[in-house]
Amino acid sequence: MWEYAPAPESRDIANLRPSYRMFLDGEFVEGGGEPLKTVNPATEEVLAEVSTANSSDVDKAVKAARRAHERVWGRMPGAERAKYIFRIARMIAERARELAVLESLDNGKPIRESRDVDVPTASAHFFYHAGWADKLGYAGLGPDPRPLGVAGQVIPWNFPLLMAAWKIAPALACGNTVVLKPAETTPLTALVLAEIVQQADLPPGVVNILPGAGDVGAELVGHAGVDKVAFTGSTDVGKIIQRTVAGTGKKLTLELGGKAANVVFDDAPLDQAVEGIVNGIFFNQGHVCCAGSRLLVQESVADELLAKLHARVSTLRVGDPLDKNTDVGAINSREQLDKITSLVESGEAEGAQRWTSPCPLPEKGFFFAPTVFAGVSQAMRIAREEIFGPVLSVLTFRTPDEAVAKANNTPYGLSAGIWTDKGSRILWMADRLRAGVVWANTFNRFDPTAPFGGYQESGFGREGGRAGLEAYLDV
Ligand code: TXE
Repeated sequence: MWEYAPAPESRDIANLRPSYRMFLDGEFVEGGGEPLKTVNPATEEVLAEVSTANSSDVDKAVKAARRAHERVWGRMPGAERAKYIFRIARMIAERARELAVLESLDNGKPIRESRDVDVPTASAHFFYHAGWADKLGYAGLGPDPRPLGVAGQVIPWNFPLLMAAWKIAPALACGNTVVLKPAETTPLTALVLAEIVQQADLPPGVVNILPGAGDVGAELVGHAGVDKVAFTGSTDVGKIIQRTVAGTGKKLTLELGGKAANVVFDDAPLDQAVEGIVNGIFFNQGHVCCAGSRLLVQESVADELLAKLHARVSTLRVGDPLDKNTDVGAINSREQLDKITSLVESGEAEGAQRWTSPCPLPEKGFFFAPTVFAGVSQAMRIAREEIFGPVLSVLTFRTPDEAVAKANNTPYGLSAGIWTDKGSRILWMADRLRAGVVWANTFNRFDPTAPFGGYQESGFGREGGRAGLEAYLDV
């Protein structure tokens, strides 16, 4: 029987070091910024000190990326680039255990998720894009599509390694070079990825990883030497970046927030739907842009479904991310915990009925018990704003038309789910839901072959699949 892992052992598996440096032009160097301390959100202990970039480092990195693009990477035959990218995919898989434990330490997500989702999907993303590198002429984008040049990429903290893979793999496959800024609360796995890039022998400057806070991100996206900006994060910062980039000729893709509807019809297999609802909102503590945070359930089955849902959610274990039995780990930061708490308070104040899972919570660390709100109306903040935590808002509907109207009543448009036994209804709904991804009788399924991205305030551009290549090529 597996017991709680003692901290020193998990630190060894994660190969955790007291300090990390940034990766610039093929070398690990001390940055000119104020070092940051990254914290284990499950214990509130400092994990490591991480060097950060200042504006002169950003400038050096962009120039190194430009040189690498012009002299080597942009000229290299696709089949050669593919060998490097395949190597990265393989090396991620070889270091999977270390990366999974490090990710859970730095982010707070359950080890089962980092082990079974984040790390293998990151490797798969490099593997998939390596396959494109010598076939870009067949991507339907013209016979000879060209790389854009230098990509400036800024990523969030909810899937630190996976988001780095989503950004870096297509950029490299298309012949671009990269300067990437990881989120300030989760820089560690991106820096191990930098080690992999170095050990895979990529030419210096092809990939640069510069930790830092939002000011470093702003410096990067505003740098005149950047040709393409890719951002995943909050809608507010996405809008700032859109204004920065406007009028510069830089190509831009934004993957922002969401408030997905998960729609359950009365003919759905309810037990299966309950599993999908739980996965949709409690996976990764609800820190998921495409989380199924609004449950729309047909009125005739609402009571039955809610009873089943409470019973199932009561079985979820919240706690130590490194325990393989944990279902819901730690909230990534104190700020995020405060945001969740204040939105939950607003739900109560606006009159929704709060149900909280009776699970025990650890005394230390940032934890939040799975929460389900019934009696939610569309005007409430918990129905409109992205909570980005383990909190589900339940609304009801009577007809398919009403389901569509309520599902689309959001400024976002990233994802949606449909649960029904009728194939024709799936197609009818998918046609009408304004969401970039629509899952039917499943939720939160990711695959590098499928384009991912949103409409409206969820941003624009696609990542993954053939469509994802368009973001990194000139036709
Ligand atoms: O996001 P930020 P935060 C949503 C979610 C969450 C909220 C706030 O609702 O509760 O956003 O999270 C960098 N120029 N999402 O504050 O600030 C920052 O350093 C350039 C949804 O963490 O957007 C980090 O690397 N970069 C989302 C990244 O942007 C800037 C994932 C994201 O941080 C910048 C994360 C600036 N001016 C949060 N300011 C999703 N789509 O999945 C900050 N950054």
